Amino acid sequence: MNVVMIGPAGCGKTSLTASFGRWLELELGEKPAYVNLDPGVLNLPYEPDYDVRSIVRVDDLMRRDGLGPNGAMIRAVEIIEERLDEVVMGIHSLGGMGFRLIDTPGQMELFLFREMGPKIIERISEASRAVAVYILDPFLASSLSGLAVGVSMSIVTRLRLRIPVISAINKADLIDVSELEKLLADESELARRIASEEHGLIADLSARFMELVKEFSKAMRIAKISAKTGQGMRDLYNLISDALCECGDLT
Ligand SMILES: Nc1nc2c(ncn2[C@@H]2O[C@H](COP(=O)(O)OP(=O)(O)O)[C@@H](O)[C@H]2O)c(=O)[nH]1
Ligand SMILES: [Mg+2]
Repeated sequence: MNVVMIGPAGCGKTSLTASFGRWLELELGEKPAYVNLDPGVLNLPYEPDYDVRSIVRVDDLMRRDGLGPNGAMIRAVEIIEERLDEVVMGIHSLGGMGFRLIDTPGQMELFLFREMGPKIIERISEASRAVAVYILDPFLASSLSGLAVGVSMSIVTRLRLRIPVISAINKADLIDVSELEKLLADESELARRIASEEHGLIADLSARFMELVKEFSKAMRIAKISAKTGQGMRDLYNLISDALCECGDLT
C-alpha cells in the first residue's frame, strides 16, 4: 500500500512521512518502507529505503553545472523523468506487504504538473494500491476563500494522480484548527460564513469550490494532525485505511 504525501512547499510532507512512519512502527508494529522522491532535500528525518538522490541531487547540479536552485531542481526532475524505469524499479524492489510512505518534492507543482508524479504513481499503482494524502497548511485556511483554494487542490491532486485522495490539516499544534474543523463538518454553517465574510465573485467562487469538493469526496473527511507532536495519527490512519478499502469511495 502506497501513501503519497502531497502539498505545497513547507506544509510538512517530509515531517509527516517521518512521524506517520514512526507512529505505524510504535503503535501498530508495522515496518513501513520510506521512499524519498525529493532530489533537493538535504536532511531527512527518516532513513529512506529508496532515495531518488541516488540518481540525482540538486546540490550536485548547482555545484557542477552552475545552476541556481530553481534551474537545478527542474533539471533534476528532467533527469528523473529520463530515468523513470530505474526509479520505479527501485521502489518496486522494496517489496513487502505493508505501507510504503512516499515523500515528494517540496514544490508540489514539480510532482503534480509535470510527468514525474503521474507517471511514477501510475506505474507503482499497477502492482499495489495507492492513496494520496493532501496536506493543508492551516495558514492558507485563515480565510474562507483560502480554505476553498486549499481544499480544492485535493481535487487537482485526484485528477492528476488518478488515485483516491484524503486531506489532512497539519500543524494543528501551532494554531487552533478546531474552528476550521467545525466549518468543514457543517455545510450550512460553512455556506453561511462564506456568504457573510466573502463578497461578490469571491463568495460565489468559494461556495462553488466547496460544493465541488463535497460532491467529489462525498463527505469532506479531513484529519486534524501535527507531524510535530504526533497528534491525529490514528485519525489519519483510519482515513487512509478507509480510502484503500473502499477503493475509490472517497474519490
Ligand atoms: N509546528 C509544526 N511545524 C511543522 C509541522 N510539520 C512540519 N513542520 C515544520 O514545517 C517546516 C517544513 O516542513 P517539511 O516537512 O520540510 O515540509 P515539506 O516541504 O512539505 O516537506 C519544517 O520547519 C517543519 O519542522 C507541524 O505539525 N507542526
Ligand atoms: Mg520535503
